[in-house]
Amino acid sequence: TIEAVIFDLDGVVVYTDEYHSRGWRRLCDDQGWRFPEEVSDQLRGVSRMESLQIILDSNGVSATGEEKEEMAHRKNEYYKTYLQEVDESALVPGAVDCIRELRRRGVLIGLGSASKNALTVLRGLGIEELFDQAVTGLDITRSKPDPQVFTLGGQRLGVSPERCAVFEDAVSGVEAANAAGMISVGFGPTQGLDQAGADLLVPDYAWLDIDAFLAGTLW
Ligand code: B16
Ligand code: MG
Repeated sequence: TIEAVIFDLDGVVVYTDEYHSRGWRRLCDDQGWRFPEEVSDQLRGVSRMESLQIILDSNGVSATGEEKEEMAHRKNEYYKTYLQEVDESALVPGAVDCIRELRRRGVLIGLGSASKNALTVLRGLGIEELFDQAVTGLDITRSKPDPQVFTLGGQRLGVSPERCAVFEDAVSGVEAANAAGMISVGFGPTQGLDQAGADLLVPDYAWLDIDAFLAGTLW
């Protein structure tokens, strides 16, 4: 049985993934670089500096450490501007209800996000108190697909990995959950979650039968 569920943030609880994309697209426009859709998907769950490197590589461009710092900072400033627009309409439909249902059944709730802005987003939406523990980009030294973000979350919740499930919209996040020895739920429309080894694919929260999920009969 599942005793804890750890949620990724961007693309699973809030559609801030779209705001991250907008931030990177604007940086690419500044620089005269391409930002194709498949690159946008590759940035899911990936840290800020690694995201920038993927964009540089896809454009065949190199930059000094100082230039990279400046560009990553600029993207984050754009992102923070967009965050000011984030309100309840940016919540993934059904996410909050699903978390409340899980809590009602005594399941512990964690956050496992690569984002250094994760707490700002939770606070802005007033949903911080739905989470028993939050691990964010400020707590980790290794990015998904490394399991650190989820392993630390499980430890802080006091639940062993095999009794934890992770909701993730990113290939890197599904891989991280599997590496942590947790049940991996590939959430939403991202391509490749199945091939990444998701234990269960959940297209949206309306699809999810919470009792069957907790009983472990869905995978
Ligand atoms: P920041 P998640 C991730 O959050 C995003 O998916 C990814 O696109 C972003 O680059 C990363 O956070 C770092 O975010 O620049 O705010 O530190 O999906 O793990 O919740
Ligand atoms: Mg995500």
